Amino acid sequence: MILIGQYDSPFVRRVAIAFRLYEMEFEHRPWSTFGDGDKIAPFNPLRRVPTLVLFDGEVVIDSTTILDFLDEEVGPSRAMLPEYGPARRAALKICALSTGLADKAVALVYEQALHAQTSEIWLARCRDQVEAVLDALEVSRAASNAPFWFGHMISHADIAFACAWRFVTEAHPSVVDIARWPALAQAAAHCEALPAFDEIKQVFIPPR
Ligand SMILES: N[C@@H](CCC(=O)N[C@@H](CS)C(=O)NCC(=O)O)C(=O)O
Repeated sequence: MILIGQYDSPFVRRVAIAFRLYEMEFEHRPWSTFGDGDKIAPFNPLRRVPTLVLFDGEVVIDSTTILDFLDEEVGPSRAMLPEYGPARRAALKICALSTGLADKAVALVYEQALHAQTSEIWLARCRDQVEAVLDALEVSRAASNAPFWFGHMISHADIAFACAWRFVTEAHPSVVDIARWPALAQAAAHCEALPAFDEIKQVFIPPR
């Protein structure tokens, strides 16, 4: 299987970390969505990453869909998400808030890097959304002393959050005052200390 995309993307990174934690092999093509768009296009007309090419040439796009595929491959006993019910919905909600946080952080980057004239209304909205989600995640994470969000086992929620946190703190240091969200800072540091997170990372490179 071939995973397309750079590890400074929180979406590509969450997928690659899941691959590692599931001990599944993959080839990596660190193609940039802007610089290597023409290489990505034959696999994904959106030219977005992550894009996963399966052994038979089938292409799976969007991090959540790719993780759904990986979970299916490893089976419910190893999947890093409860199989059904309220526990599954709770974990998926943290995943959705975290990937939504990353979406907003990416939108801020594009607005600042790619528009000759930035929209202050859009920038303020994105910043407000980033801060509000971090506030909500802080309350959720601070409610438990467990090593991971939902107990002793890492889940896609922890990975999605840690990848989003790294991206937001690297790309927008002026927005994220780490001291304001101590439970989140601690949760992210706990994940980043794991070998898979240490191995799969890339310093953020803004698009030009
Ligand atoms: N919902 C998607 C978001 C993926 C995404 O936003 N990827 C960015 C890189 S961080 C991208 O491909 N940007 C180029 C573009 O949107 O044209 C997912 O979860 O995979």
